Amino acid sequence: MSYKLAENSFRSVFKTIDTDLVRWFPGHMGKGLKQMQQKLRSVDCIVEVHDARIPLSGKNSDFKYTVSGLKPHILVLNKADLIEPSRKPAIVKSLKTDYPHVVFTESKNQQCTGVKKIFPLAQELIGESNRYNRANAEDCNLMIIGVPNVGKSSLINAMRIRFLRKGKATSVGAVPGITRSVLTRIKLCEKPLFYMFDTPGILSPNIPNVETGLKLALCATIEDHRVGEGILADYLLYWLNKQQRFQYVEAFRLDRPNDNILEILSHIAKVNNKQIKIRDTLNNYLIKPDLNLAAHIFIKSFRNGDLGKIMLDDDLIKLK
Ligand SMILES: Nc1nc2c(ncn2[C@@H]2O[C@H](COP(=O)(O)OP(=O)(O)O)[C@@H](O)[C@H]2O)c(=O)[nH]1
Ligand SMILES: [Mg+2]
Repeated sequence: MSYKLAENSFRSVFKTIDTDLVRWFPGHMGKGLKQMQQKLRSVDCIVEVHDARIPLSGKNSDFKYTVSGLKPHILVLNKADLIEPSRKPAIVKSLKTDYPHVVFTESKNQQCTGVKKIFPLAQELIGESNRYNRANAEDCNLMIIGVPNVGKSSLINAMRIRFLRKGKATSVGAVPGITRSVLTRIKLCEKPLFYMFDTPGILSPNIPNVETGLKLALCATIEDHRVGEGILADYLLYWLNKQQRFQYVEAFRLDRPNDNILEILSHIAKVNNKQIKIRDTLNNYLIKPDLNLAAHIFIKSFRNGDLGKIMLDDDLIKLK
C-alpha cells in the first residue's frame, strides 16, 4: 500500500535519550581472539558468516586485516531468505573491495544453492593461495567465524547434510597440545581431503556508532536488554518510516503510518489485549497498555519477516 506523505513528516535522524548508549555495547574483541589466533594456524580458508539484513553493519573487519591476514576468506551472508533477492547485486557491489567473495545462503532451507557453492569456492581459493606453514599439509581445513546468532551453527549443519549425506559427521580427535573442543573437526570430503572445524569462532561485533548497535540488536546479534526493547522498537519505527516501508501499517491494522512509537505500541497492546495493572499515587489500580510487551511483539514481527523483506543497511547502500 502506498501512502501520500507530507514532506518531512517523519524524523530524519534518530535521537536516543541515552546518548551514551554505545558505551553499553560489548567492547572490542577480547579473549576469544587470542584463542582464535592459535586455531588459525591450522586453517586454510575462513568462512565468515554474517546476517544478510546487515551486510555492512557490525562485521569485524579488524579480524580480516589483522588476524586472518592473507588467508582465503569467504563472506557468507546468511538469512538471505529475509531480504529482497533484487538487493543482492547492490550488496555485492558495496562489499567488493573488502570482501571479493560473497555467497548468500539460507541455511534453514535444504534446497539452498548458496550452501553448495561454499566448498568448491574454498577449494578454488585455497588452490590459488600461498599456504605458508601448511604448504605441505595434505588436508585442507575450513573455519567458520562470525558474531553471535547469524547462523554459524545452522550453516555447519547445512554443510554437513549437503556433503556428508551418507552418514554421521566424522569427528576428529584432539591434536596434542591444543584444546580438544577448539580443534574438533569434521570431514567434508575424502578426495581432496577436506575438514571443517566443528566449533565456530565467535567474534564480537564491531559497533562504531549507536545506529550500528541498534541494527545489530534488531537482528538479535546482541542482546535486547543491552539496548532496551523500547528503544529498539522506536528505532525500528524510525527506520521503517524513513525508508517508507509501511507494511507495518497493515500488519498491525493501523489507519496510517505514524512516527510516534508510544501511539503505535499502545495500539499494538490494545489489539493484542496486553495490559498491566499499576498503582497510581493514590494507591488506586490503573489498567495500562503493556508497552514493553507491545515493543517485544513489534520487534518480533520484524525478525519473523512479517513486516516485509527488510535489509537494514538499505539506508547505507544506494539504490542502483
Ligand atoms: N530466517 C532464517 N533464520 C536462520 C537462518 N539460519 C539460522 N537461522 C536462525 O537464526 C538463529 C541463530 O542460528 P544459529 O545457527 O544458532 O547461529 P549462531 O549463533 O551463529 O551459531 C536460530 O534461531 C536459527 O534458526 C536462515 O538462513 N534464515
Ligand atoms: Mg552457534
